[in-house]
Parts: sequence; C-alpha cells; structure tokens
Amino acid sequence: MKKNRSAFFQTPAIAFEGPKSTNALAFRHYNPDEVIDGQTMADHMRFSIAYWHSFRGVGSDPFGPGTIARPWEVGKDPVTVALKRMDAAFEFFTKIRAPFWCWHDRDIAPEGKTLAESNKNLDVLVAHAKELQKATGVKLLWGTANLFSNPRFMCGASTNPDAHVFAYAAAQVKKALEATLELGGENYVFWGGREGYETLLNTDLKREQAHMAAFMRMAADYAKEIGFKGQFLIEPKPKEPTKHQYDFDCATCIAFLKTHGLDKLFKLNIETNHATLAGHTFQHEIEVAGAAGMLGSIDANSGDPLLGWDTDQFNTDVKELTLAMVSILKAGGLGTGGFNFDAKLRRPSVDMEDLFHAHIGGMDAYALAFKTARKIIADGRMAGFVKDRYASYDTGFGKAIETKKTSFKELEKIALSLGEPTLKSGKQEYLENLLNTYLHG
Ligand code: XUL
Ligand code: CO
Repeated sequence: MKKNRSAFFQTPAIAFEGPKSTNALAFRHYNPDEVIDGQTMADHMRFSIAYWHSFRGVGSDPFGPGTIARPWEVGKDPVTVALKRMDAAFEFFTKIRAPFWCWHDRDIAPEGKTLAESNKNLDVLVAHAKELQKATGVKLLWGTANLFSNPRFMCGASTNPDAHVFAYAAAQVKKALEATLELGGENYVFWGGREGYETLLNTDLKREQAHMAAFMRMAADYAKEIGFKGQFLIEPKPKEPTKHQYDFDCATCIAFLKTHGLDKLFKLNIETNHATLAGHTFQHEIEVAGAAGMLGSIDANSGDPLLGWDTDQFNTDVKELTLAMVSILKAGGLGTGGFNFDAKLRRPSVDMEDLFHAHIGGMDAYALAFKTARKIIADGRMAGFVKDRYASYDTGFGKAIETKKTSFKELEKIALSLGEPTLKSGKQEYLENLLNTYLHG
C-alpha cells in the first residue's frame, strides 16, 4: 500500500477479509459495503467515533496521570494543536471506515479565558471540521455541550442553584446547537453530567427539575428558530459524577419528559454501561425506550461486571449485543441515531494501533450481533414462543381486558367458574439453549 506522507497513523485503512481471516487488523464480520435488504451495512450500523475518548482521552485515572501520548499533541498554541488533532481524527475515521463522529464542544475546541473567546475557538474548529467532513464524507451523528468539566458547573448546569450558571450553560448550548447545525448533525444530545445532587440538605429537588425542563424547552425553541431539524436525545445515567442523577434510567427520563410536556421533542440515547450501572440490562433499557416509541440512539460500550463505575470499555460480548439488536430491530431501528463508540482504551493500551483493535472489535461484534438478530427474527421461534405465551389475551375475556371491555365484577364471575389456573412453564432453559444454537450452532 502506498504510504501517505502526511499520515499520523502507520496502520493502513481497515479492510473486510471475512470470518476466516487471521489478520488482526481486518474486519471479519463488518463489511461496510455488503448490501442487506437494499441497504449497505454501513447504513444499517451507522457507526460513530466518540471524539472525547479516542482523541482527548489520555488514560488518566484518579490514581495517576495519562499514559497515552499522541504525536499530534505538540505545540504551544492550543488552537493550532486542536486543528492538527482534528486532522488526525479524520484520518482515523476514514481508515476505520466509520461514517460518523460525535463531539462535545470543548473536545474539539479549547475553552478560552472568556465565553466569547471559547466561542471564537469553536468557530475556527467548526470551520475546519466542515472542510474535513466535505473532504472525507464523514458526517456528524451528534453534537453536545460539555456542561460538567469546568468548575463553574460543580453543582450542575441547568440545575445549578445559581441562575448565573444556568445562563452560562444556556449560552453554551445555544452555541453548540449552532455548531451542530453548521456541521449537519443528525441529532443533539443532552447528558446531564452534574444534573443531580449529593445531599438534600442543600437541594430543592422539585425546583431543580423544573429548571432542567425549562432549559430543555428553551433549547428546543432555539433549535426551531435556527432551523435545526435533528433529533433531540437524552442520555440516561443513574450515578457518577453525582450520587443521584435526575436522568437515572430510561423510565425516569420518560416520566420526566412526560411530566414536563417534552416527550414529543425527545428520544433516548442509551448507553450500555449506564444501563448496567442502573441495575438493568442493556436490552431492558432498549425495550423500555422502544415501548414508549422513544428509542433514539446508542452509546456503544460496556461496563465491567465486577466494578461499580463507568469503565466505558469496547463491547465484544456478542451474546449481549445480539439480544440488544433483537430489541432494536423489533422497535423499528434507530432512525437518525447510530452506534457511537463511547468507549475508551484501557490505561496500558498505549499504542496507536490499539485504537484500531478496539474499534474493529466493537464493529465486528455489533455486525455479527446484527446478522444473528436478523436470523433469530426470521426464524421466528423466539418471538413465536412469546406470542403463544400471551395467547389467552387474543380472544374471550383476555381480549376484553386488553380492549378495556370488562370489569372486576365480570372477572370475578369468570374466576369463580373457571377455578384454579393451570401452571404453564416459562421455558427459560429451553429458550437459553435455543439462543445458543443461533450464536454457536
Ligand atoms: C458520560 C457520557 C457522556 C455522554 C455525552 O458518562 O456517556 O460522554 O455520552 O455527554
Ligand atoms: Co455516553
């Protein structure tokens, strides 16, 4: 392969070589050009790279500084470094064959001494991103604002007890929305970084939640005003950084949105590790969002079952992803959403090549899960079992329950005449074995 002199990465563009390939730097299941049901796999999967982890993450943890040094991170002027970093990022997006990327405003452009200076820096980087998007064909899945790193947000952004901080956050989201529009972003995400609390000794919960709703309403109004037609998404997370987060899980977010009349304006961005931190499976969260017609997008990662915090690992668990995919397909897919790798390298994974291994693993696992889920759905035995399990609601008094045409009085008469219900097996072990036959033959 011809070497590109200006390239930052030695690794060549990743090619699909099929399941028999022994090349660790090739796709074995993700073939972006493969056409399934009239759509390429690239279009089905809509993979996205998270700028913050892959291009701002350095491997630091609470016990030590970063371990990951990149060749483009040199120079005195932060804007010049940011421009070079973005060149490297787009080289990676292209080589890993990802059609989308995602950012926080402060990932792509350095924060200045004033808000006006930060806005100016963002303008420079957004202009550069626009050129790179045009040159590579890579698109923006979503943008968002970082309303949690700067000390000013220590007690929240829209839920901050100080209205001055609320105003600052509003200005930041206004600008981030403009940047997302400028780059053709297909969605805009709200993750409530520090929107929650540590203690009720100093917190007015009801007022803070009302402020958060007012903030989202104003964001939606502004998006409409500037002609941003992308989907608004809320990303639930139960804890970390705050002890109690207002966007705990999908059910909590849906209740919050409905309570404040915002449910028609938002869908959900579900992150695997956030689901498990909330005590749910990834599939559970997808089903809850899907049932409400609010499944929007996925932050594709995984937690560690032995650790109680957000480890943001690349997910290679094909079984977990296959179950998730069944529920995503059942819900009608992700629409304008996609699979964004909100995942980071482990601290000792210091090689540039590790960034490729990580994403290849995630993309292959998701592609395989997608194909296996399609087989499960086409075969129909799983869904057929569930359908039969509820068959008593398809006719007679069962149907009357579903169509709200019966009452406790009538049901009492039926129960008295029918006597004791016969026990019907849930057949969990049979179904677990059946699932394994799809996964492993
Ligand atoms: C934090 C997290 C965020 C959001 C975007 O846990 O997942 O990176 O995805 O703000
Ligand atoms: Co996320």
